[in-house]
Amino acid sequence: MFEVLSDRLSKVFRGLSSKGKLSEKDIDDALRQVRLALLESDVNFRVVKDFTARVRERSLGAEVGQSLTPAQQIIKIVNDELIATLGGRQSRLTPSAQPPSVAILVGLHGCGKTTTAAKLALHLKHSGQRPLLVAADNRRPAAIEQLAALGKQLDIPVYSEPPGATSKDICAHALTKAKELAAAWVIVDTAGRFHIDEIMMEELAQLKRELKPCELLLVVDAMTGQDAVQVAEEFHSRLSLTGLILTKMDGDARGGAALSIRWVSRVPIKFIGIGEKVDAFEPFYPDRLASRILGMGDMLTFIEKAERTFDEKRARELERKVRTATFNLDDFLSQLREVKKMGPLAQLVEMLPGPPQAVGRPLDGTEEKQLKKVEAIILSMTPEERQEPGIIDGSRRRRIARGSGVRPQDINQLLNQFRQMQRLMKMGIKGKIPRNLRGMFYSR
Ligand SMILES: Nc1nc2c(ncn2[C@@H]2O[C@H](COP(=O)(O)OP(=O)(O)O)[C@@H](O)[C@H]2O)c(=O)[nH]1
Ligand SMILES: [Mg+2]
Repeated sequence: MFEVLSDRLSKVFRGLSSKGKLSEKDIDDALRQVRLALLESDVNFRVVKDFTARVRERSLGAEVGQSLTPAQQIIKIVNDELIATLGGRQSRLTPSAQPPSVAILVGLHGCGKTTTAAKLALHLKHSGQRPLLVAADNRRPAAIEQLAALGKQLDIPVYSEPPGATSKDICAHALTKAKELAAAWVIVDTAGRFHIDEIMMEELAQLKRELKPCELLLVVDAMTGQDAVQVAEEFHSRLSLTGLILTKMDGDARGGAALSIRWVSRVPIKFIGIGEKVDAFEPFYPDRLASRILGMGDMLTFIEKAERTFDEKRARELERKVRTATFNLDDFLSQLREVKKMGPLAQLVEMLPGPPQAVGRPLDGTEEKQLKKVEAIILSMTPEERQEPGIIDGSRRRRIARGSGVRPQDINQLLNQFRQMQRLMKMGIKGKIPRNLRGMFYSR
């Protein structure tokens, strides 16, 4: 499904790899090609816009790494953002506290609901959980027969009633049956329509009220491209879905639905169907699909490993410096950046040990600004000053203040805090370091 996109992206990255250093223009040229490739693969334009903006921002802000080439760095960023677009982590089924757990499958006619109900039941059975299939699509006798035949083939019980029974009755009786069979999961196959209409939505809402499912899964045909995305938005706004199942991922569609649907609808993709056979079904893993699209499994493994060893090397080096108290302002700056990379500061400070009163006052977002200020000050220093802050006298201080747009007192404050920190390090009170770091964010 993603061959064309995969080819196009590989070409873009090959172009980047032949360059040593990447300018802003190189990055923009590459991103223009990425944008085109995504649009040609029928990815929703909002998704494309967001995606390229995120990749651009991170690429321009990326530190010149020692472990990765610029091109590798961009591949890593694209990979990360693809994973984010696809939902980040794997999203599993959430069972209810009391068995049986009920999963209702909804979707338009022909999207693969009945087949998927059987596939899902088989998947659960293979993982050791007893399923019961329920034919709630009881308007068409053929629909009941189709499910019954699949159940028979898989040796999975199917509950159904003669055509004409009310869905209320079917549901109530099906739950009783599930208890009798000690089924862990009840998988309900519902009737679809060719188009979304009010009556169908009302019936499904009714079914939801009666069965109180822990999973309400929309089955969508990935071959239908952006229509699938729109269907997901509509169903979700009416019924509050818990997940999506994308069928026909084995088809030759361009992949736009798969790449857009999670980001646009905000509903996680839980499974994919990859063929007509009952075992052509798997849990959805955003990272696996991303690396398949990038077609660079080996490269990504290499990148991960390089980064890990680099981090370890840096951590060891830092520890040595702390021990020998040769920690200077450059190290301090890279520590600050490390902290920034880890996410919003407020969250991070909350994770630090120690009673909250030690902090002084609650975090209010000004600390990010303060962090930027500290960074600006250090960046305005010469390499010698960073190594040996002791040489910073009045005239140097004024120069640094002008360069970083702060007051000379701010520089004094930073240097005092830094000295204090160095003292603590000499004393070997490592646990105090983060707390002391906090002080930096409150100083004015
Ligand atoms: N290639 C392929 N075909 C599928 C997949 N899932 C379902 N189908 C086919 O799609 C058609 C409609 O499926 P069905 O379960 O009857 O759809 P329903 O109307 O939503 O219940 C059938 O021919 C299925 O074999 C899939 O993942 N891949
Ligand atoms: Mg059906």
